[in-house]
Amino acid sequence: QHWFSTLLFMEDLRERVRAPVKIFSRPPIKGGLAKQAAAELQKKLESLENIPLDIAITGESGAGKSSFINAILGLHDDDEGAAKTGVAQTTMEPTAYPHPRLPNVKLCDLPGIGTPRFQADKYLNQVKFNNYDFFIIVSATRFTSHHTTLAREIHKMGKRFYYVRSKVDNDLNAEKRKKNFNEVRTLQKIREDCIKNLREAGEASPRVFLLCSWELANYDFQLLQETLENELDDQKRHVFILAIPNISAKILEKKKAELQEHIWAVALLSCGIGVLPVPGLSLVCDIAILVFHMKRYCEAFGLDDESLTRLAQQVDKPVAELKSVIKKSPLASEITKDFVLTVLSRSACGALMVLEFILNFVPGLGYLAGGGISFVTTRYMLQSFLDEAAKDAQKVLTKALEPRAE
Ligand SMILES: Nc1nc2c(ncn2[C@@H]2O[C@H](COP(=O)(O)OP(=O)(O)O)[C@@H](O)[C@H]2O)c(=O)[nH]1
Ligand SMILES: [Mg+2]
Repeated sequence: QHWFSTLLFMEDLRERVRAPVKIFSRPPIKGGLAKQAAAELQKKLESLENIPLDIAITGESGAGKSSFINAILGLHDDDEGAAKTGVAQTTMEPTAYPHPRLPNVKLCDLPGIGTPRFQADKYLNQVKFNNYDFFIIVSATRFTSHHTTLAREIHKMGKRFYYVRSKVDNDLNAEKRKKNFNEVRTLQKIREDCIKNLREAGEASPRVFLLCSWELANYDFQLLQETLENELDDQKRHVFILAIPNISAKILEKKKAELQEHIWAVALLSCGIGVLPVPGLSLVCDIAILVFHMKRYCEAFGLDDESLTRLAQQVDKPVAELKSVIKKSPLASEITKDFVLTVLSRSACGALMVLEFILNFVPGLGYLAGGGISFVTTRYMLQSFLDEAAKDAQKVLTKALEPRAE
């Protein structure tokens, strides 16, 4: 049985080792991954983390812009760094709100539509439209020619825009008083009405997303999110997905896939720089890289004290209750060099003894030389950690959404 599981492990490793060889089609470099190649890879990974994403939220005063911004940032209206909301909010200056975890992602509140002196082209120059990747035009009521002329100007300037109809919870509540209320039918009616009135205001191809900022998981938010994903380029899509709040199982899965895609590159990087021997084991790998990325995974999934505390407040449950379902992965703050070393020695055991042996038999990996073991170990460690963290994040979400025990 022991040999059988070792065999399975070997097969698994072979699979994991083979995949990146296809991607990394550089001619073999003698004596390990050359410093220059490692530096290039590092730069690429870092720039991926730091891609700026600037989203403009525009609409009339009271449309729900600030509330929408807070919802996307995963913040409560009273949290630090949240946009001020309320009936009497009258700031007329564009204000940028950075994402609490990803400061390169910013949502910008662009007020001022609908004021008597509003002129779409002048307005866009004033707010420096070119700084934004796309625009979200929010309205809680009928769309008017203010919205559509603005959209036309945005389009002329080569940028994308999306219409959002906010506060649909209000409309549904009002309709609920009627006898033959039907939610799906009511939503469809609001959608059709928006499209009709956008057409009348001059919009040629209206697309509207209905939502409520207090219940992002409902209505058209998922559709909006998927539409944005499809229309962003690869790098922006990566940061966008990582920035979305963890409100559904589907979003967690997407984040996992996004993080998974870069494991091979991280593993490759671990071969080139700062390779450390792990005491008592016949393997080497870059512990700092593992610590850094494991922490990042936890934070992306909201498995850190700050996110959990915020979530607990939002769902009105004790934070300990949410933490109680986290079984495998520790919180971001608990991921240290020592933690990684413990996991390494636990998961390594006898199986890693065969690693060197396997690597001799993997064609095309000769150029990794001493880095081969590091590559396999890093990849294996990150993959299993990501799997576990994703599972824990799903459990936390389920717990958060569970009806409260009285
Ligand atoms: N029912 C409901 N009210 C909302 C929603 N979004 C915002 N509001 C309320 O509408 C008012 C104006 O919202 P705010 O976000 O400050 O609008 P802004 O002026 O466009 O930034 C506030 O009282 C919010 O609480 C929503 O999705 N549903
Ligand atoms: Mg506001």
